[in-house]
Amino acid sequence: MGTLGAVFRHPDDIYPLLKLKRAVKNAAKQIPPEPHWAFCYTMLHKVSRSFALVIQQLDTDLRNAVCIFYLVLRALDTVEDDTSIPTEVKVPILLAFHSHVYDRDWHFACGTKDYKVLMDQFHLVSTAFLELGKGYQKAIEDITQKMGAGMAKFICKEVETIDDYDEYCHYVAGLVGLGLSKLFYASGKEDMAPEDLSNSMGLFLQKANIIRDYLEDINEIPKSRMFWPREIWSKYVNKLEDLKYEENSVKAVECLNDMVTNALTHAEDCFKYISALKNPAIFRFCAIPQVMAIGTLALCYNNIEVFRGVVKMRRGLTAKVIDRTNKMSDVYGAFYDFSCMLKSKINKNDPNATKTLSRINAIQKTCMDSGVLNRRKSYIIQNGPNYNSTMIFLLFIILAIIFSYLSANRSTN
Ligand code: D61
Ligand code: MG
Repeated sequence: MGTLGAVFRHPDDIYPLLKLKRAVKNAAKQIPPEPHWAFCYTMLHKVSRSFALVIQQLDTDLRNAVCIFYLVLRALDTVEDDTSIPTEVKVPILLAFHSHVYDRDWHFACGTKDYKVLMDQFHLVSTAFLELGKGYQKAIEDITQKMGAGMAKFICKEVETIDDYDEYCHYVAGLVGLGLSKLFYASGKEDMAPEDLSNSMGLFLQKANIIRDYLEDINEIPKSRMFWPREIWSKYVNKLEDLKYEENSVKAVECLNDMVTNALTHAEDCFKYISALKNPAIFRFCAIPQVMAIGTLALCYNNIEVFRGVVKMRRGLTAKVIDRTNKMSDVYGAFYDFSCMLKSKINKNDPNATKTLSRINAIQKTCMDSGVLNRRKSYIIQNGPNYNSTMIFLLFIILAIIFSYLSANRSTN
């Protein structure tokens, strides 16, 4: 009933949802014939809901490099995330993983479901990796080495300070930004982006994830996954897991708002990074995940549901973001609207209300100063279902009824 109910409430989700459905179908048709590349693209669509489609729309040469970059790092992350692997086994693998990418005989069974298949068939990823240009191989190996070392460091180290938090997010996502900037440059399609901007692109995405996935991570079996920094949560509770208990709801939401306010600090750098991109496909690849992230932060802000289940953007809105993020004015527009959504939820008694408000105002000022906000219709802020989409919806229903009536008649004649 989820999506159908949502479509009733948001009838203008239908067309973008149909386009998304078609894009997913087309992507499936574009699976390359060679068995190792077919395995890689099939796995990409299985293990990455959010990135597969935006990777698919990149030009071939870069698409293959980004696809392999994704699968190599996802395999590394599968080792890191598998809390059933003892530390003395896990750390050496994380440290040496970058060299295993060249070795088609190397395997390590871990992870569950599709992640386990990726690990069991990893030799097919190595085969494809070895077919990439040397420039791409060098960039991927370099980032894999640094990420493995960073992950290994935090296997035995807690995320205590906000600096630890930024350092951990740098290792698992900031480095992805740096690596992608190197791949874009190696493809000759973009200039080399400044490292601090590439890093912020990763931190904004990873922090949105870490905030949204609090409950899933703290309830991880056999061992909790804890990424919220003690420097923040210790202002509200004595133990990180205390945030999930009913009696701590007020403190939990205040802590959540503090985490969201921290993540907003990276938005300006993301605007600078995205607005410097020249290639339309690379622009969409970089912009769409960032719009999803500000949407997720706006959804999570002041929302107790983060401590009750996983909060997710509705599929129709995701489809709209993918369909309508094509130029910088779309990015400023979406960030402006989602900031309005977040701002409307700021309660002045929240201990961070002033800081949150000033960060939101700064983001909205940058969007307004771009001077492109007025030339667009908001698809995020809807004051009630707008009639033309309702008309489309009704027309759709009527057509369906006529069609089924006619086909029923034809079959009886
Ligand atoms: C432009 C476009 C895409 C960008 C970017 C700039 C900068 C950074 C990123 C994408 C990475 C953002 C990561 C956010 C999602 N978090 C995770 O996936 C966590 O794992 C991190 C370690 C493995 C990173 C794998 C990755 C992700 C996206 C990519 C990529 C590699 C390569 C190319 C393009 C996009 C999270 O994993 C969640 C899970 O296990 O599903 C975790 O374990 O913390
Ligand atoms: Mg991980």
